Amino acid sequence: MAAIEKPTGSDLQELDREHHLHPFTDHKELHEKKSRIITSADGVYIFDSDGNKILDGMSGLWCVNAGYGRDEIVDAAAAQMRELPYYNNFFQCAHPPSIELAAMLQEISQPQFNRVFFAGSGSESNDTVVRAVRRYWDLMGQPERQTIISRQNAYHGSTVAAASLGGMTPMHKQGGLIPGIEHVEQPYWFGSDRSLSPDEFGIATARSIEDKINEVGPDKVAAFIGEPVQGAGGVIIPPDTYWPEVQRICDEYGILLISDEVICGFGRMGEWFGADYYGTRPDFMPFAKGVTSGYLPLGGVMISDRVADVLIDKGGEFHHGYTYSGHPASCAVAIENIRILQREDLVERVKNDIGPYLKKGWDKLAEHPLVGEARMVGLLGALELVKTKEPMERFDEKQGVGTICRDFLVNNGLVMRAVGDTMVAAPPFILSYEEADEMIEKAWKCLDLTQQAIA
Ligand code: PXG
Repeated sequence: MAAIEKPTGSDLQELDREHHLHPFTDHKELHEKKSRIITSADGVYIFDSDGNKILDGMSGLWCVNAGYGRDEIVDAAAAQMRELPYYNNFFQCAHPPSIELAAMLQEISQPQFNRVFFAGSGSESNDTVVRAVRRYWDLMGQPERQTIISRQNAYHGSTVAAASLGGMTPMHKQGGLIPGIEHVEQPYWFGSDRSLSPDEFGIATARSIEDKINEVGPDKVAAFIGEPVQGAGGVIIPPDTYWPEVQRICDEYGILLISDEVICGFGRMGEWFGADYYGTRPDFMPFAKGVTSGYLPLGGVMISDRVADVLIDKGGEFHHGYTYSGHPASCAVAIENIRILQREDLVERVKNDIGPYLKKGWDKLAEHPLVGEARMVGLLGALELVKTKEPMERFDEKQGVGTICRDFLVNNGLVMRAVGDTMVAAPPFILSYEEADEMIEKAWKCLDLTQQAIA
């Protein structure tokens, strides 16, 4: 076969169709269409091979928090690759970037966190959590504490353990459910029958954890895991009563609390971590995505002293780790990324500047006839598309209204995700006022187009 000379345009689409199996994709369907090839990016914009400029309202996949085109991050990666492109942290070795990053993470996290275990992704981080949780209870002389409670519609990753923690039934059906994981109701007030007030609903859904603990047996439950705000499940912002009640329950039953910070961490909610936003005190914080703003893959787990002290003092060797646990270039990128967030006060900007600014426009979208609810915290937002508002009636799922809306959006220069009929957004923290206005204007226009298309 002839060597492939840097393919472009439709050649790329053809090669993609022939050779590339995409994640979370119906390949047969994609083969009948063509994939959109993203070729470059700058600031909050991505550019495709047809020359379109598109505002990336999703920060890639909820990760490019510092925005595209950051030369400082690229330079940090290049410098590290020249100095030491790879070495591992196995066999009693370490390298400067993994050490420096570990110390930095301790500084920006709650006081109980003094140690980090590195991984290559959010999924690997959550596999690490499962191993460490179960190991902890073994070492505590309570090996029967195996069960981890999670929630329906949660997303914790795609490896077998992470998919099991997640509450996505289609993933469980494709070989992804290990024993010892239980799922309870998510705090999704809008999706409920709304017979309770949001505050009552928050308490009730938290108490479903307590019911599950009592059903399984309090001495058999190891931990509870939750995303502060469920991201991939549709930006489910829980009522304010939810997390304090979850914390009370974890404390009362002595079970470990895992706050999955893969999306919420590194400023997305206007605090360094979602746990800070809700005032919980977790024992584990798996993270990934925003730690490097996606410039290179990196994940990890912050482990509280309560757990880490036991793993260290009583545990001997922890038979767990990855080739790329604390990859030097990824760590160098994370360090520079965190410095940028600090130097440019971007977490504060999400909390008190661009976050509230975008929310003002977002709230106006609730006036659109198609929008049953507009919710946003930090730079995490959702729009619920509905057939009628009063009484509230949702569309038949099969109609695919969310997908129709998403396609209008991207064809009009704005990326948002459709989770069923819930449109979600998570733009980069550097979004300007003008770009925020552009998001709102395009969203309104595409809601109009969607309404016309389904009439
Ligand atoms: N936890 C959470 C809360 C996540 O959102 C993971 C763990 C797994 O991370 P990795 O790095 O293994 O992918 C995630 C990932 C989507 C989408 O379409 C969301 C994620 C990944 C891919 C797609 O919303 N979240």
